[in-house]
Amino acid sequence: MTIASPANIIQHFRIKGSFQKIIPVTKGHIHQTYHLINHAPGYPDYLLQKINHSIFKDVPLLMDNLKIITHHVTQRLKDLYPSHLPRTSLTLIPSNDGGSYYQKKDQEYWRVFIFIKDHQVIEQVENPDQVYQGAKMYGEFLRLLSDLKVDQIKTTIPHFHDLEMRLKLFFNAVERDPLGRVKKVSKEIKHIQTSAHNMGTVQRLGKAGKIPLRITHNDTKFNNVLLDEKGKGLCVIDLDTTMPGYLQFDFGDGVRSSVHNLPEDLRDLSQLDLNLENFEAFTQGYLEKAGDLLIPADWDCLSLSPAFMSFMMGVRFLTDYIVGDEYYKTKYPDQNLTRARTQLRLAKILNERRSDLECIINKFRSNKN
Ligand code: GN1
Ligand code: MG
Repeated sequence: MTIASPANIIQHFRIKGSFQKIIPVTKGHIHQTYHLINHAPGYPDYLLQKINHSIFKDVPLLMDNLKIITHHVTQRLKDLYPSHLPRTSLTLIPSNDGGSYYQKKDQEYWRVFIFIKDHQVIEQVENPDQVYQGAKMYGEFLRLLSDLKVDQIKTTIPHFHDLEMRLKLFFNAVERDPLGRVKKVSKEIKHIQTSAHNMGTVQRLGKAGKIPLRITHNDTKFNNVLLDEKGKGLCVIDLDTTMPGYLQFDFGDGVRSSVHNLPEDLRDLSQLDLNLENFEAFTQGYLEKAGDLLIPADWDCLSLSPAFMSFMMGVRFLTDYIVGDEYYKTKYPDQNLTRARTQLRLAKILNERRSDLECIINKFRSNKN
């Protein structure tokens, strides 16, 4: 059996140019991504991705969603900015048979996007203006998709932000303890046990139908929004989990990854603190674009959502650590444990400082809500 290399996969797509350099992009945790550098003048670079289909099990459904979302966002941006597009959207390149992906025999799924040039990916935010710019993009993304019917977009990963289910998987992993790692994390397990109920409020409100289901991005980590060279918002990326959800997921995930200038896997937890200027910048940017879509119940639980999302990430990372790092790619041993500890500590701090967050949110809560 020949192993597919990026160089022989690209011939199956309608791309133009000559590609001597194909550079692996190692930032994401999930797919395998390559930057195709185009040497032909006048043609764009591309991004080639091998889709992780053990995580995204229904690739045709995933790609149908993506076609609808990218097309819709592109159209809405053109309507909003008819003379000059200050922002952009992902553009899929069809395969030779006109489909949105190429499947190699029954095993591998590949897709190609146009590479968005002159962008910056911010792994650790440097100042509140960056945060404001990115948050506006996420708020606008919610707005741009708000005129699609929720059921037009299908669920790509069932129970993705379902904390109850994440906890079940976690306790199941603890019980199985396949690698004998549980003894190293008894403090974290205890913390998860005692905080679980308190952290579940957003989910309970959702299940009870108190906050509306919308089409949300669901992976608004700050490195999933591209800024341009001048630091202005350029494009929201990583749309694979864009599906029905609650806007608290996006607000919370965006805040947990931009409310400090530290990595997601911090070794020295004593450094962890909230930068409330960053929080205010995120809140302002997001709500400037999306604020009028929120109903009172959305506002009421907004300040809970950053702790909720950090806690859930902590539970997911720790589960993966216990079962042997099957889901998240790691660069060093125990990275998932380090990530888990960071996220659980962050959740605790965000929860303790909730009234500070609330005060800031209230500055942007308009009278009618
Ligand atoms: C994954 O693909 P990436 O790295 O942006 C994960 C998110 C987590 C994130 C944590 C499909 O996102 O849910 O928040 O890692 N995506 C999926 O860094 O599981
Ligand atoms: Mg990503």
